[in-house]
Amino acid sequence: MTTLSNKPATTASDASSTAAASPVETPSAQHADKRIYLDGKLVPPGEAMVSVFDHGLLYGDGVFEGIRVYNNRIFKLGTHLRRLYESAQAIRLDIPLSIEELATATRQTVQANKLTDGYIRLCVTRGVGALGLHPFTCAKPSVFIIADKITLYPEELYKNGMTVITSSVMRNHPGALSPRIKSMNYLNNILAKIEAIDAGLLEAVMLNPQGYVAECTGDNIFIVRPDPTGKPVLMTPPLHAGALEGITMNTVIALAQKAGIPVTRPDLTKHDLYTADEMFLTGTAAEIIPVTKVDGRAIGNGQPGLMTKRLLEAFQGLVKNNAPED
Ligand code: PXG
Repeated sequence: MTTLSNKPATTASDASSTAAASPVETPSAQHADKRIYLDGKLVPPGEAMVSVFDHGLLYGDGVFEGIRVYNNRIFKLGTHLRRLYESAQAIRLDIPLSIEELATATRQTVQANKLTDGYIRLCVTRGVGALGLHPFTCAKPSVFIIADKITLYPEELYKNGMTVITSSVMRNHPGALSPRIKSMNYLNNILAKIEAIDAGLLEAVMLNPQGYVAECTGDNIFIVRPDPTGKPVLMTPPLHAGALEGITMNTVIALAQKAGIPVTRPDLTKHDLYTADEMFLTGTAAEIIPVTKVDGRAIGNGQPGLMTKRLLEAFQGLVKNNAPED
């Protein structure tokens, strides 16, 4: 198990060595040649500011996408943009660009930053408005796009597997805030993440209000269990369990089906996880990461499983050269 400190990544000495930099700049955003797309313009990080009156900041009122760039290609850009517009539709936010215009802006940002492999954070906030929840007092949504790098978990965990706990924080009830909406309001997930960090870990399984497995704080969950004849079956919770409809999850399901691996989507309990032969998590930022221990129970033989490795290889093969952009 990797024990982690809950200190922020930037230490006092890091901060002093970057004293000249503006406090809004992250270490990787400091480079003077970096450009952020903000409402139609590519600007340096120090000029990439949204107002304190933006409801995205005041109320978490906005939507976003996290997208990977592999070998100069924007993986599943079309699918990510469709999900962004669906999230916006659900919160009644009119994105002030067409989907084609937003695709062009995303490509321009990637090119301006010479990003061949990395991570895009595309955000649409409700925009500047009066104090008070009323979203329709906001003049115009703000669109910004960051093209940078992301590392969610240390490399060692990809090789040897990660340990997780089940969080005491339940995933949002879909009747309160649908987990299908990729909104700027991540406190539900952040509270579960804090519980994991306090336990010296980086991820936590979140259960839905019925007690079934929903997802992790930023990843979808897969397990492998045998069918009655002993044949391994890949399982992930159904959409009604209350998870984000992950694009990596759907990619992994498609890869499994192509390889002739049976996939089912039953409601899963903690018991199903504890007694699984294999477990792994998927996400754009996380990619595919094996899980080898849950709440103190070793999964399978305590090592990343064969099917996990097989799917990881298939995924790496897919994104390496001709990552689909649709
Ligand atoms: N569930 C949740 C709650 C997520 O936020 C996923 C599943 C995986 O979905 P995709 O479509 O990426 O396979 C996510 C992914 C970030 C960041 O900082 C974004 C996510 C997770 C962690 C960090 O941009 N979203």
